[in-house]
Amino acid sequence: MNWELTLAPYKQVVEELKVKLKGMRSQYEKESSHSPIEFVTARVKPIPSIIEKAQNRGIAIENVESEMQDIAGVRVVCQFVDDIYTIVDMLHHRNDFVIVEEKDYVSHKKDSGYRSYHMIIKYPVETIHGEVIVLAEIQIRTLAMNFWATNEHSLNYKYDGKLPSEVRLRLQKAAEAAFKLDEEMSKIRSEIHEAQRVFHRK
Ligand code: 0O2
Repeated sequence: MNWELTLAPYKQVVEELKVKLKGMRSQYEKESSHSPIEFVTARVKPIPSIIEKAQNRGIAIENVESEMQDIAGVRVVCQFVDDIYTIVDMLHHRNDFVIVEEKDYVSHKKDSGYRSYHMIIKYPVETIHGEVIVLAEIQIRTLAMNFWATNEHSLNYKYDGKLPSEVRLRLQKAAEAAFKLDEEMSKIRSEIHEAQRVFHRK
């Protein structure tokens, strides 16, 4: 497998999606005081992680392009839970890619406590050999969900995916606390928006 050639279209996808989503963010900022997008990050999965995930999921290396959905990954982070659904709705109305699967782990959290909205898309990329359709995953989550997921991800890495039960329980509690924070912030959302409007005028 020539990884450099294989991953080239994925690099292009993440760059294009980043530009488009950041474009939406600046348009929001110009047209209204609140942007549902706080920030956008993107990455191509590192080769060792692709190989490890393929082994764990029983995917043959020659099939990773058709079977691994998150080699290209874009993350959209929002302030409020409602913003997630505003972005989902906006993405539904775009015609530069096709949505093939959606997983709402915001309303239905994973057992780990993980919350995020996942959208798998088929994105057409122009290469020197013509159009290539690439699978990509868009994750949409709040700042609190992102904080939790980032820490849980590091701990999983540290314990090689085998979290001690005490750590697992603490993480589940922390996930609930993060969700409570999101709920509380949503309740004072209009106050926060008003503060942001005043801040923008200054
Ligand atoms: P990395 O390092 O984040 O790139 P599936 O279980 O396949 O039906 P899912 O959950 O959408 O559906 O797919 P998958 O492959 O399990 O997870 C895709 C990505 O979602 C993961 O990528 C994580 O980024 C994130 N994710 C899913 N579940 C969890 C979780 O419990 N905790 C955290 N922190 N992140 C999660 P990778 O492959 O882990 O790698």
